[in-house]
Amino acid sequence: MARKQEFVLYGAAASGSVAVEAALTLLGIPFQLIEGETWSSKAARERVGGQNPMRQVPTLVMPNGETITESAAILIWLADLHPAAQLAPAIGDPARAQFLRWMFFVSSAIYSLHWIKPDVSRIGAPEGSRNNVVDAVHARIAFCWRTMDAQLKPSKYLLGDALSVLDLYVAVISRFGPWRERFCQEAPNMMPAIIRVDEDPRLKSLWERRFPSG
Ligand SMILES: N[C@@H](CCC(=O)N[C@@H](CS)C(=O)NCC(=O)O)C(=O)O
Repeated sequence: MARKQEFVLYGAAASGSVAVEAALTLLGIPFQLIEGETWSSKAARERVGGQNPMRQVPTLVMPNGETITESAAILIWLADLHPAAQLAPAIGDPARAQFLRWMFFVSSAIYSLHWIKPDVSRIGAPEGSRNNVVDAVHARIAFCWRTMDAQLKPSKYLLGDALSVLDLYVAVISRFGPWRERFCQEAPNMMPAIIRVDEDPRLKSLWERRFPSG
């Protein structure tokens, strides 16, 4: 049972919810985590389905009972709500346009492709073509990381000297297939900022717990 006045996050280890967990951690916001691997467990899908008809994580239920879904929206919303933490360029900041551009790029061009992989019949492909489909998805994701890498000019972090939720988002989504090793090859320009996020002492134990296999 959720304690009163607490955020409830439906999430799973090694999923996009970990980016939201990282943002809540940096903001010092307590939350109750309801764990479930939606991509492999019908029970987990049904559990979150009561809050999110897409039956996906992350799904965040606010203390007032309102639900927000979509990882990029959740991250931007949390950052905007806590401007003192400087987890996003403010509206009017010259970096705001590129911040929004890349948040939505990661969400729509990259993260959304992973939906195909647990069951290739989701796009009408026969099960026998599974390996080819997954390879093609990974090739497209690699191309997208390469494209993003060529456009950004990171300094300490992806958008400059301040860590933003874009850094958290990329640090998480780059761990999905085709995995960090390939990300490192495709995005050498972004990699130092992402390593900095991996090694952030405020987040190190979260990464270890939530991505136990790296
Ligand atoms: N557009 C959603 C995608 C979320 C998503 O794909 N979540 C995955 C886990 S990383 C999921 O719950 N998959 C279960 C399924 O699609 O059946 C977002 O950005 O939050």
